[in-house]
Amino acid sequence: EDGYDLWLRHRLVADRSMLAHYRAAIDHVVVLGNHPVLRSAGEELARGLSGLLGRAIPVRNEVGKGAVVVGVNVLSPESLARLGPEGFMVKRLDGPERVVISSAGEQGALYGAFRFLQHLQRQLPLNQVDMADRPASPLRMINHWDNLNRSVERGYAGKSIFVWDELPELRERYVDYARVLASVGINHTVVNNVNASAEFLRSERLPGLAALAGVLRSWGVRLWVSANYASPITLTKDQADPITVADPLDPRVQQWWQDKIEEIYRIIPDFGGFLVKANSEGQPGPLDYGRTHAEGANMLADRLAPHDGRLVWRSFVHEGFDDWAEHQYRVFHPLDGQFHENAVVQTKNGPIDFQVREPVNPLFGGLPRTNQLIELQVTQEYTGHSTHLCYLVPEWKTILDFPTYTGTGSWPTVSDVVTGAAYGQENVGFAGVGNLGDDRDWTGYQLGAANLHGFARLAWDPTATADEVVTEWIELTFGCDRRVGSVLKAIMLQSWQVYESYTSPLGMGYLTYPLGAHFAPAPTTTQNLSHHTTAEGTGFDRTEATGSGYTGLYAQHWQDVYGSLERCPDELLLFMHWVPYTHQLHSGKTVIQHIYDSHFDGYERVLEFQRAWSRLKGQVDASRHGDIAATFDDHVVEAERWRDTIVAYFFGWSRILSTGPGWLQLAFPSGRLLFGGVPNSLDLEITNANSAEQS
Ligand code: BDP
Repeated sequence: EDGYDLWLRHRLVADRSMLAHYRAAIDHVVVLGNHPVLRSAGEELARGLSGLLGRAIPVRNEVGKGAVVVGVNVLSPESLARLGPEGFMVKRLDGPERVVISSAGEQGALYGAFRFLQHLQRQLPLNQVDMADRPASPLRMINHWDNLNRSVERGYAGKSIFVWDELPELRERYVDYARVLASVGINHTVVNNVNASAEFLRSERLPGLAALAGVLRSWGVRLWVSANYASPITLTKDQADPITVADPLDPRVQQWWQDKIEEIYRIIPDFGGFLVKANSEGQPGPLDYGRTHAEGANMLADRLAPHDGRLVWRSFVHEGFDDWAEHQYRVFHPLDGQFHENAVVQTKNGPIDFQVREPVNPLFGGLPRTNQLIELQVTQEYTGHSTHLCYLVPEWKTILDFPTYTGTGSWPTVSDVVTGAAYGQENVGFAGVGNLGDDRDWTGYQLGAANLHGFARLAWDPTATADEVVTEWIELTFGCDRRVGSVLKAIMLQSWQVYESYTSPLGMGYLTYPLGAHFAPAPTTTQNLSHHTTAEGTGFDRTEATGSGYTGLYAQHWQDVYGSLERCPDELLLFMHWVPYTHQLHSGKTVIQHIYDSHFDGYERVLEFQRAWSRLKGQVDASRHGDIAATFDDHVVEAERWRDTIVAYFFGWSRILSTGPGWLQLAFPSGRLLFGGVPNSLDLEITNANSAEQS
């Protein structure tokens, strides 16, 4: 048990009566058709069922009693057509007794096969197996930030899975990678970093990418590449007559892309398209030539369109404005309606950069005539790498359920926008910055895989609750033991807010060194970027009345809520407002007391996680139990570091020791008031905090 199987863990069913029930009902697999995706479905069923039932379940040609049949249009074609080529039905039929998994398309049949296996992994009775399901959003995509040297930007799970220089030679693991994606309905993958090397498009590299695409194709996943916008310059520089610009309106540039795209489609006929990060963090782009993002995107989109390719263009741009949070909206909102049909704008969930808490990016309400993908960060760049447990599904739910109020009533929510429910678009969906690497457990720590699973499940069905999603993941990964399930579920579901509480409560935002690893606390380095902390108070005034004006980018409803000190929710207060330390929250506490308390409480909760997990010793296999226990040990150390640094930082500025009951304020040489009172336990801890920071 080293975690390699992730949620595709097809071990012998533990419940004996359920095992007997399955064994009596399942005997063989029948694949109707010869399509590679159907063959994958058949292979997966045979392998998975053999593991679960502890006996060989072969693939046969004839349907007999106990068959698990998979194929296209095997059940009522009208019902299947309604579910679309990626939707599926699973039904138990008689005469002979069999289970039928079917869809209007091969891909749906594959998804149905995985879902059937999951049903058995969860030890559910076969009389509950009848299902009909379809994905909510068309594009369900993983973004790898993998480089040619196999380093992974913001990756915490070893090197890239892809051994670029060895391709087109294929590794076994690529098949397992494709299975992992398909098992939760991911249908597109961008294999290289958005900070893209033009080398990925060099002709010599394409056969390697084609080989990889071939593996993915059998599992219904399309391969994409992140394209560097200056590729025509980089890749022609050794020619006699090199191209020296990347201007999208330059005919030579256009012709270069046209030829490149045709070259790609000749060997990868189902190539997904390009993902582009342009004019962001030093990347080249159309703005270098006085063109807009839409002009830049459309030039590529038009050339991909005849091949059924798409162009995804990121809206993550932040240079040049005083308030980073506003920049994306100010640049992209005026372009609404200008992007062509197969161009998609990919927008990060919040206006800054994947912080533990941010308001919803106002662009989700601000681009009704543009196809949008929501970009969520599965890899825990700002949320603890592979050391802090931080299960992100509860956070993503708050984002997806956010009502924009840009239509009528509170409509549409973010998930309505990215599923196409709001504006009927088809090129919309989800992009997750992945957390996969070549570590044996794939995601660097055992519990990190839950974020990948959760991302994919929400992309499939954003109405699923965090409780449902995590329960499914736990049962598929650790089995169905009730005690293990309830302890782990409680830990997982609290972990995001706990992480927030000992790092950056009240929407404070970015408190790690901006140019570094984004792991350890460094609040002094983000002064002015994310907070304006002084001796009197903290926060960032983003109101229209007195601040940057960011709150004005939302629909009236949110302008009123966020703009008002009274109505702004506590968890975003310091994102929207600058307040004195003694400002009273809705909870009744002062801001400074909340900062202190939440850091101490959060740390205590991590200790509780550690203790609760250690009590499960003997109930989870020893190797994974030990592995996770070791991660919690590190987690405790890091949580303490955050607590002490942030508490010391705010104490250092405010010089307010405590404003709670029996409160005490101390005078320091800067000459503030001294009141008497009963000190609480904070003062001792603060002594430690100061010495910790100094050391
Ligand atoms: C930031 C990361 C950086 C990425 C950038 C992006 O720190 O490594 O390149 O986002 O999304 O979060 O482009």
